[in-house]
This record gives sequence, C-alpha cells and structure tokens, in this order.
Amino acid sequence: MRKHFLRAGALVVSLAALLGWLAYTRFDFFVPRLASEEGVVVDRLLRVHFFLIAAIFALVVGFAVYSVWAFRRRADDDTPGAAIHGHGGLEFLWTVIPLGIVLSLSAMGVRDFLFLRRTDADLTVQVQAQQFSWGFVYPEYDIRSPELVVPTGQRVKFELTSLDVIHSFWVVEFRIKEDAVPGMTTYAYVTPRTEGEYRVRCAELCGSGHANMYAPVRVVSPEAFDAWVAEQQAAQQQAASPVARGEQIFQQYCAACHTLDGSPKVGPSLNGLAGRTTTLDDGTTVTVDEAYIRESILDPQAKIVAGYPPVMPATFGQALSEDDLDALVQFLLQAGE
Ligand code: HEC
Ligand SMILES: [Cu+2]
Repeated sequence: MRKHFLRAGALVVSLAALLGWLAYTRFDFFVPRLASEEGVVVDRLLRVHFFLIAAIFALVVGFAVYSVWAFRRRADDDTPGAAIHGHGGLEFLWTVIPLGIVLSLSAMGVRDFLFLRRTDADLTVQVQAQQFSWGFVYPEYDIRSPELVVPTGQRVKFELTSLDVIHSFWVVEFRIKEDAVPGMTTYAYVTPRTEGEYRVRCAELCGSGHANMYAPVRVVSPEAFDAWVAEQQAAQQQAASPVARGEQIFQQYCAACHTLDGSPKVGPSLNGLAGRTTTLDDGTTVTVDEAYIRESILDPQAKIVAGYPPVMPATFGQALSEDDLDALVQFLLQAGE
C-alpha cells in the first residue's frame, strides 16, 4: 500500500512540477501581450488559477494512470479485489481543502475586482458602438475619432453606449471586456502602460458584420498624446466645411459597410451615387437624388437595393444631428463624381 502511494505520489509531483514549470517560464506563450496596469492584476489571478489547475490535474491524472497500470488484471487472478467502504479522513480532507481553495479564490477575486473598478480617472473616452464600427469621443478635448488613442500612465475611463444591439468592448492586451448595451451607459477603466498598436474587437455576436467589427488602438507616450490632441483639434477646425465634415461622419458611421472605391462591402459602394440608377429588390428602379439619399439614411428599410441584405441600421436619425446629416448628404452627393 505504502509502496503504491509513494510511486503514485512521485508521479503526481513530477507531473505537477512539469506543468508548473511550463506555466511559470512560458506564461507569455499562453496569454496575449500585456499592455495595461489592470492586466497585471488579471494575469496574477490567472497565474494562480493556472498553478492550481496544474496541481489538481496532476493529482487526478497521476493517480488514475498509476492505478490503471499497477492494478491491471493479471492472467492468474480472477478475484474481484478488495472492497473499500469510505474513509473519514480522506473525505474530510477532500471537503476542507477544496473549500479553502474556493474561498481564497473568491477573496482574491473580490479584492482584485474592487481594485479594477476604482472610479478615479485622468481621462474620459466615450465609446459609441454600432453595427459594425466603433467611434471614440473625447469630451474633454471636443474630439471625435475612428481610432482609439490613449496615453501611457493615465487611468482612462471608458463610457460605453450602443446605438443598436449589444456589443462588447474588448482589447485583449488590456485584459478588460465590457458590454455596450443600448439604452444605458456602462463603464470600463484602463491604465495603458505599454506603447504599441492593438485592436478593439467586438466580443458579442451582433450581426452579419460582427467579425469585422474592429477599431485600431494606439497606446502612446503622454507627449505624443498631447501632440495628437492638438493635431485632431486643428484638423477638426479645418474640417468646418460641410463636405469635409461629411467625410469624417462617413468614416465613422458608414465605412464599416460602404466603400468609396466602387467595390461592394456589406452594402453597395457609395461613390458616384448622385444620378446613378439603382435597381430595388422589387424590380423597380430609382434615380438617386438627394431625397433618395436622405431616405436611405433615415429609413433604410423603405427601399432595399437588389442583391443586398436589408441590414442597414435604422438608427442614424437618432445618432446624427441635423447638421451632421446635411454635411453627410453634401459629401455623398459629390463623392467620386
Ligand atoms: C450595417 C451595415 C451598414 C451601415 C453601417 C450603413 N449601411 Fe447603407 N446600406 C447597407 C446595405 C446592406 C444597403 C443595401 C440594402 C438596402 O438598400 O438597405 C445599404 C444601402 C444604402 C444606400 C442606398 C445605395 C444605393 O445604391 O442605392 C445608401 C445611400 C446608404 N446605404 C447610405 C448609408 C450611409 C450614409 C451610412 C452611414 C450613415 C450607411 N449607409 C451605413 C448597409 C449599411
Ligand atoms: Cu458588435
């Protein structure tokens, strides 16, 4: 008996040591790059879980493999084997040890959760999700951008909203994921610490373009961030002409589904729109004019272009102000003539 325990124990310990060593030295292989302070906490918790799981895996598999081999049926032995009924000590241990583990994990989880959800912040970014793109507004600087740019060392508060369905804001390198839910504002906090280029992904299946719902993320030095802000503010001032503003709005709200180079995406290309003849799904044709463009934006289901799914969101009437809508229509009227 003792002999068996020693041998199985040796197997368990070596297996656990091997997995633990892998987890310790090759942890970066198992997780994506880390780019935020909050992620340090998340990864620490993940590491603890990884070690525990390695140990439990080794315990179960080690004893199982050893028993299959050591207690295999012998050719000259037809006896059913010893019958063992319960073991108070063992049962006590396998109740108390897992209970201890689970309680400690929840304590660590609560501690880290409270740390991650602290509400102090140096910078606010409003994240607007919609099918199938992300828009970023910096209310403190009056900037709107299709790209998320954040400085290192500042705690950023993200205020998430959605124009249509539930989306989920996820930057793996930040180790933070939060749903954007229509009709309410949700929050996430991140302190970027590693400069680089990353990606916002949508982590909630939200429709036909979900897999393409990306936005670029750039983590830059505080100096580079200030320079970017100044640049954006200057560009926004120059873009006072309706057509230039219309193009910005197009990039933010429409470019996920429409191109301006003649190639179809989710919807038809919108260059050379004015004056062209569009065939609708009921076989009739329309000549595109300003009224048709407005209707297409405000009430996309009124006329469906033949050969395309009727998936254009009907939310632009709420998302865009009158001025924005006018600028957008001006831009589309002259796009790619
Ligand atoms: C989720 C994808 C999606 C988004 C975002 C989207 N559209 Fe569309 N759009 C479509 C699809 C699909 C069609 C074709 C089917 C239809 O007519 O509804 C279309 C059709 C159109 C048409 C008619 C085109 C033609 O050839 O007659 C116009 C104009 C248009 N969209 C403008 C816009 C503008 C402007 C925006 C941004 C404010 C926008 N769309 C955002 C998917 C989208
Ligand atoms: Cu989405």
